[in-house]
Amino acid sequence: MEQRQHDARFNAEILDVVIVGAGFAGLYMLHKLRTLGFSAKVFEAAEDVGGTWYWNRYPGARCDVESVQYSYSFDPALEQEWRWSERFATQPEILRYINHVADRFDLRRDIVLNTRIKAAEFNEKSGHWTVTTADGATIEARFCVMATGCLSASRLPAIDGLDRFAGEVLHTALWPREQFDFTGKRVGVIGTGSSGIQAIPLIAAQAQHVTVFQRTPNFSVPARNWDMTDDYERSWKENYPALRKRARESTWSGTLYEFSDKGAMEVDEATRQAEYERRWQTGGANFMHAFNDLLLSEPSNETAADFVRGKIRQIVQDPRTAEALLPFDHPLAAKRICVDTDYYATYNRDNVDLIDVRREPIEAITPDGLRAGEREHVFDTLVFATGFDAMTGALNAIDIRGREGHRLSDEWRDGPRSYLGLMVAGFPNLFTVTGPGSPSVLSNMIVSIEQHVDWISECLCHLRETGIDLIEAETTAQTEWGQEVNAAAERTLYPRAGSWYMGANIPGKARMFMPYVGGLGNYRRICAEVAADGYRGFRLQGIPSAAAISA
Ligand code: NA7
Repeated sequence: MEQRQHDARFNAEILDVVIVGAGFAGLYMLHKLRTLGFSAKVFEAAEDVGGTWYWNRYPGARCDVESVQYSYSFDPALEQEWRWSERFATQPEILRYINHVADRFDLRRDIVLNTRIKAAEFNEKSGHWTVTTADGATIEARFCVMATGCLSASRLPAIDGLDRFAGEVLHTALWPREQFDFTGKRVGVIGTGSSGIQAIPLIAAQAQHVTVFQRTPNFSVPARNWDMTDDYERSWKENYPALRKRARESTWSGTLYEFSDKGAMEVDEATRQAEYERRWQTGGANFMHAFNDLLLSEPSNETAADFVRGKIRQIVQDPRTAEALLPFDHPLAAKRICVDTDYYATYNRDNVDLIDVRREPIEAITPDGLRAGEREHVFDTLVFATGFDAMTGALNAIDIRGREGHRLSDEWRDGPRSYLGLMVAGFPNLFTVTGPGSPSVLSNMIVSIEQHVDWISECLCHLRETGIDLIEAETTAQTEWGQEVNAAAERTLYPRAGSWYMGANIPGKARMFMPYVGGLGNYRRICAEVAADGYRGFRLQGIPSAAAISA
């Protein structure tokens, strides 16, 4: 490999791989590449590792996949030694786990923190990527892996007057490192997606008063979290290889649930209700697997949606508030189902009010609070739980330029296109981990991250062994994959919701269903077959001018 004088702060030579992002994906990518003998460095904007789990420190932040399944599987010793303390891990515990992994595998020496990457440019002559940091330093590498996360570009809505608010403004995804004390505060919360639904009960338990501004009611099911038991932990740890294999290869989402082989309409009403009730009582997203067609058939979905609406009416004492909380405009789970602890019951507290923004639109933020529907609300603190520019936001925030200087954000103006969610035509040697067009956010993220990292690593080994410089998605393969992503979505109810999966939460963003919902097991088989078939759909080539450059 050629040697070149370079930015001494980072490396004196050209790296094999530059990795952007030190979350679950970036850390495993670094570890894997190191064990395979590649040189690699990770660049991370935050002060520490953790990715989305570093930033989302809001009260109540918790994973909605069980901790025994939301964890790395690549190292059997790690898997055995780490002890999760709860069924659904909290953000601080997940962050401790990520830090443990960074230390255990000695990853930190190749992670450059506090360094935001603002541009990445492909040089057609050298076949290298030049990555530029926010303060103008450059790093050169043969390959670039974007491990930038699907939910990492947080989003603040453009509401008039925000800059004039005299109190504190918080965003769930940019939460301060020191826990914020809400004692005695009058708080306005905007947004009732997963983050708002998790945070609101805890904020309400502390604050003087909370006013929730809800634009669209979401479906939420109780978590029924519990402290980890020795028996449950043992049942996983003793069987991890087999259970992980099943999750990876034969499930739709990479997570094991109690699956059903029946459609909702195949059983009678009493059986159906009993099954929903049983799952409601045991908690978690397992509710969605009560029947095998809840995301395929509208009438089936409606039975589950009605059951949840019935629960909301039962729990929330004030009928007007209950009515406002009933989801009405999308099938259950076509927007990500929320998993909560005491969310609906929180509206029975005297210090909590719900404002339906559709009836009383937010007009402006004022120095003292907020004006909605011609009413003034006074707040000390405003909490935005308004989500993310999901899946493409973090990538489009970097000025990524491929062949002939084409910008990725331009290529994706009408929606993100990729081959397998791994590479984009015109951007050789640039990989995306859990990129749009892969199961990503509709799967267990850790399972999908491990699959992508393994696939990319094997691909790089193949290129090294065969002396190939460049790999690039072919346009035809990319187009055909886009059609498959679309067709898979159309077979489900997902496109019937104006969700962030569709880009619908961002004004002006192209509407396109971004994750691949053809099933994780199926997707993994496709990726493996593509590789086994000589990287079908990818162009593998040498660099004509490489000899001239190294001469
Ligand atoms: P989400 O799920 O995108 O939720 C954002 C919420 O903010 C949602 O209720 C939005 O209402 C609301 N919102 C956004 N803009 C506004 C304005 N301008 N006015 C009022 N309300 C607004 O983000 P989360 O952070 O909760 O969760 C994202 C994912 O993270 C989650 O699915 C898990 O996978 C983890 P809307 O529905 O758009 O009407």
